[in-house]
Amino acid sequence: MTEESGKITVTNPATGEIAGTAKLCNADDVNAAVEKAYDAFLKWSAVGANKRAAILFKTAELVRRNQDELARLLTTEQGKILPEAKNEVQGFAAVYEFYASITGTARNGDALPKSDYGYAFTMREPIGVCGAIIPWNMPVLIMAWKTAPAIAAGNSIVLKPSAKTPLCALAIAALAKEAGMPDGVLEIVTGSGEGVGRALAQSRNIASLSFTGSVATGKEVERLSCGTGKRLIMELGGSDPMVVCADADIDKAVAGAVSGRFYNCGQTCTAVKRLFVADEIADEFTEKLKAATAKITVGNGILKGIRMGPLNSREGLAGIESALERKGSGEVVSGGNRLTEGAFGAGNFFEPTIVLNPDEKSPLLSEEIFGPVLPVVSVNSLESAIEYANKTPFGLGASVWTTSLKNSYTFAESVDAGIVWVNRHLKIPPEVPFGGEKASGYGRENGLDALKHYTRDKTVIISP
Ligand code: TXE
Repeated sequence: MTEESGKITVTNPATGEIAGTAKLCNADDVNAAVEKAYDAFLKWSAVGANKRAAILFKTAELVRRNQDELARLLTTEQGKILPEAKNEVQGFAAVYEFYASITGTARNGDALPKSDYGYAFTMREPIGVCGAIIPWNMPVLIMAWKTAPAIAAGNSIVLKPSAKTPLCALAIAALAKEAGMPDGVLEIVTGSGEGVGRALAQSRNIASLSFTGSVATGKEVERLSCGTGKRLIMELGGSDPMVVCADADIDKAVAGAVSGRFYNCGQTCTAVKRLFVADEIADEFTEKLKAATAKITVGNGILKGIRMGPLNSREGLAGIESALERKGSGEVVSGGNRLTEGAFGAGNFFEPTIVLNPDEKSPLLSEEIFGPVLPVVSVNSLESAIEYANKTPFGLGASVWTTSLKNSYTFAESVDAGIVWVNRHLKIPPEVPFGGEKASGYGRENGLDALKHYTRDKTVIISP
């Protein structure tokens, strides 16, 4: 990705070729988009729920109808393999369908019991122009998480995609317009964090800002937003633990570890980033994990038969190498290298990698590693796995693999995480609340929680 002479040039991470271009917007463009979104909000907030729902449904329908082209565009700009891209595009449609189906309840309030002052009830109202800043790793799904509930509730929204992946957001916004979404309800402003993101964070005319990205940038966005009165959602990534108990179904856990870590080339906020396995089964589990990892074919995700694409950027590739080179990063038992031969040389390819027993302080166990490297540590009890799991500053997702209800419950109760899976990892359906704790951020997306975020209570008291 490069930024020059008023435009962003997006690079295909698999080939180094140009994937497309987008406008390099600035703070003036942000302010103009916010003004336009405000005018649109005044009208959209008065549109009936059935009509709002119909436009959301129609947007989902057009996205599904164009899923093949959108998936190819996503693979080209982001790097993920085509089946994953298609899955993500379908995920966008599912989120829009979910919120379309509950648009009629988006502003439901509460009726309070009669009291000596009379009757009281609450009505929920949309909050105004909302903002969203999203990253490059899941640009289509995260766009849906942030825009669908806001729009369903009657708000308008200004969204800034990552400068590395602006193309799908623009294409989907065009489909929303075709579906009847009025001008200004869904505004896309493409550009850099400094030029566009900063202006969104500092705007006093935005009622909410939902951010997904790194901890450092999230902190900066919080600082810039301070004093502007906007409500925030912060999704700042994680270092999700996966714990495999001695009583687990080993084959199922191996398959879960492979998809949980290597999906999207390891660049997912809720990827399995640290794996703890019970001593008793550690050897068998590791051998099977190595065998399954060795079968992953790496290459340009647009091609059939490829199981893992490139990293999104050269910086990402360098970050993985530097984490592996650091002292105490453990024994590499599978992969460990950048792929440079032939066609690989033009892209950002790295082998799927397994590392055994790194030191506790190694970046592999203490930071968010955004790439295809899975550290595996053997532990002597569920309690010590939980202690390890809670050692990072993060608290986004976590999974336990076990056939025991007691283990499941003990883990769910004790692990620092906003979402806990038992015998699976990664999947986040639109109807369940999603978000983190500790350094992973705050606020919840998806489910009914997101509708609450994008509406405010007005209390009405009626005296008899
Ligand atoms: O993220 P940034 P980057 C982690 C991951 C990755 C690293 C860097 O480790 O390798 O962060 O990725 C916008 N004001 N995650 O640089 O900077 C930016 O343009 C306002 C994990 O892409 O956090 C983009 O749209 N906005 C994470 C968005 O913020 C600013 C997903 C995220 O960019 C800004 C992404 C500013 N000053 C990265 N500076 C996860 N776990 O999901 C940048 N932005």
